[in-house]
Amino acid sequence: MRIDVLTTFPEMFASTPPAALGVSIPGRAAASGRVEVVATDVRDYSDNKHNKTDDRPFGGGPGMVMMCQPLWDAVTAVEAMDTRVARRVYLTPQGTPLTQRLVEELSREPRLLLIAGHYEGVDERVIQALSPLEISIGDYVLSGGELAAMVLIDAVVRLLPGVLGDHESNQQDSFSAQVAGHRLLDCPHYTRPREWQGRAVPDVLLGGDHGLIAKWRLAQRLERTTYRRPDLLTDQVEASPPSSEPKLG
Ligand code: 4HQ
Repeated sequence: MRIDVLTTFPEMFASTPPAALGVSIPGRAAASGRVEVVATDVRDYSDNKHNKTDDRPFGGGPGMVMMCQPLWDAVTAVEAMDTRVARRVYLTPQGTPLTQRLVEELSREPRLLLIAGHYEGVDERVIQALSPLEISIGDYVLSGGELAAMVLIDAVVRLLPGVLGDHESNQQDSFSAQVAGHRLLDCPHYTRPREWQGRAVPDVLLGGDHGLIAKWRLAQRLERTTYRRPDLLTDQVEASPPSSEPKLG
């Protein structure tokens, strides 16, 4: 998969791959060639003599707005650098919330083009012209879209075929699979020692009955989801399950 990031702060992606994406699972995805992250400075495509990319908002108010021309020309030029068709994504708090379901969908694309804006964002007309998928990573305000882009990249690349080893299969992650059409939180995990500061590991995990362990884990997932994220259980059920999961009951 090729992932392009269009930004006015390419320093945030200065190393290839950028620091946060160069270690752990995303690091392996990049080192094994399963993903290539290419950052492009929107400034390089400005036709302004000072390479200006933003201007004051019409109607007044604080901050700056990214201009149409540099972004449009950057997208056009970067898309022409590779024959694969890119799924365009604009990171914004106004976007559709990023979920594991959406991450799975994006992980099946051959190419993503992520647009990271700063300050008040991007001129609405270039968003309309590009018609990107608008995605939010959460209901809070970042200084720019770059960290949101990195969050999306991290979540996507770990799902690329061959990236996760057998020991780190995503089948048991939070949100990974569905039970009766609902995505559940993960169950609690324990490792040695069996007792720590007077706290014991649940007996069922030490008994070696893998049927019973699977049942216990599913019950824990349901209980935690009920108390911590009841919204996940009232969400619309999904049509086609992405993976199999132990059946209820
Ligand atoms: N920003 N999810 C404002 C975000 C954000 C988010 C990116 C800050 C866009 C213009 N992006 N710029 N939350 O807060 O994606």
